[in-house]
Amino acid sequence: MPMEYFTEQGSSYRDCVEKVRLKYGERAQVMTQRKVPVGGFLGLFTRDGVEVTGYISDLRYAAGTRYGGFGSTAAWGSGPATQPGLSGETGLPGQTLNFKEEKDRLLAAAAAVKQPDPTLEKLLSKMETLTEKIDARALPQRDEDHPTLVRLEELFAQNDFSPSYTKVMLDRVRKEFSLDTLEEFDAVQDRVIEWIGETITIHTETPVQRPPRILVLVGPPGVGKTTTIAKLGFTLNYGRLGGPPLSVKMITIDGYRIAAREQLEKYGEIMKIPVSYVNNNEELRKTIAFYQDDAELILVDTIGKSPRNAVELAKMKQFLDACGTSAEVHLAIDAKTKYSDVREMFRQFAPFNYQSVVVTKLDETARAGNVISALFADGKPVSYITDGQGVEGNIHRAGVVRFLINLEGFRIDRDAIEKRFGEQ
Ligand SMILES: Nc1nc2c(ncn2[C@@H]2O[C@H](COP(=O)(O)OP(=O)(O)O)[C@@H](O)[C@H]2O)c(=O)[nH]1
Ligand SMILES: [Mg+2]
Repeated sequence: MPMEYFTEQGSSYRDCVEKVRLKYGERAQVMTQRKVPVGGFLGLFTRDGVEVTGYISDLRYAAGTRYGGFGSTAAWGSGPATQPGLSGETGLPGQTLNFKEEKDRLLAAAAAVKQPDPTLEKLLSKMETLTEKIDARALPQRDEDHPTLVRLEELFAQNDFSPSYTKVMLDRVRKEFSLDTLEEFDAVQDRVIEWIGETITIHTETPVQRPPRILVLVGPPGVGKTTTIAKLGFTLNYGRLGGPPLSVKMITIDGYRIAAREQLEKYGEIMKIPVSYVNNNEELRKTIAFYQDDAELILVDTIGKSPRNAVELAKMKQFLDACGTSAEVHLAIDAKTKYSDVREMFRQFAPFNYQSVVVTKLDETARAGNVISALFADGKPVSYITDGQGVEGNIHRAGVVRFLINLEGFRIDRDAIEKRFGEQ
């Protein structure tokens, strides 16, 4: 008589056991249990569940003789009446059995009781194979996922993308690729790169109604605001960032800190761009008014204090009100900042109504998934990126291409990316 095996899934171990009992009665012996995603379609909308496997016991030995058993579950040989196979708890999830050992012990025990039983030996060999198969299936942690998805998930992690961003992307892969097309890893990753590109929004400059354009840079201390202001001043003043040369003035309200003031002053001297220091709202208003007719672009560097405390933040906000409502505010973020911290900074600086984000120090990390994920999560556009300490050549208008070619581990088809995103 052929041995009957079963596999049953349910929301919990208890649930599985109940189903098994209903279907197969008391002779059902659970051998293994493990966590699996259940329900859903193509890996979407799945829940955590349990899968149990086992067999239907049909073996009878002399009553009262118990031979070990499988794990702590299946009491083998004592008969269904006294030992319902499903009454006990199984071992830990994923626990597997040393089948060979158990088989040898059972055969030895059986031989001691009665004639060697070739059927029993056959059955046990069959079960050994089955157990090996189950073990092999349990080996990869995410065995429900196609290897392409597993590999993609690793690449997302390697690039510091957030778990939620990664999930959105992988779900999209599951939805848009069939099992067949998933086999073509390169084709899949090319699409994924495109989708990542589509999540990056580039800030579009709106032409100012009445010059000068006023650009204010806010952000936590040390991210490179002053350096970025100097870089912007230099490149825009000399027309080196696309567009015509602009008459640029720089204002710093970092004047409290002598070093900071000297920092921008030095830059200003080298670049022959005027730098003003202001210490309060009124001075800022006057300075802007003074430059009104002369300047096409006024860059405002701000204090490097962390606006963690609400009073400090309110003070700075009131200070910056002097720039007027048409001023554009950009938030500077260091590319090395952790995803959750970037989100926190987005939140902290929200009162400044920044329209865009400047990503600094991209030269110091190859993993920008954290920033891409955060920008996407909060729907923020990016305006400039900086990638070095030099004033010239280390600032660029943000572009999708740059973010994509920076990604680690992905195969990057630069021509295709340029074609798709180069225009921006
Ligand atoms: N590697 C690198 N360092 C930068 C970059 N931008 C600024 N820095 C450095 O970051 C440090 C802090 O810059 P600073 O402009 O004073 O920051 P602030 O406090 O935000 O004004 C300085 O040592 C800068 O040279 C960048 O794009 N790449
Ligand atoms: Mg500074």
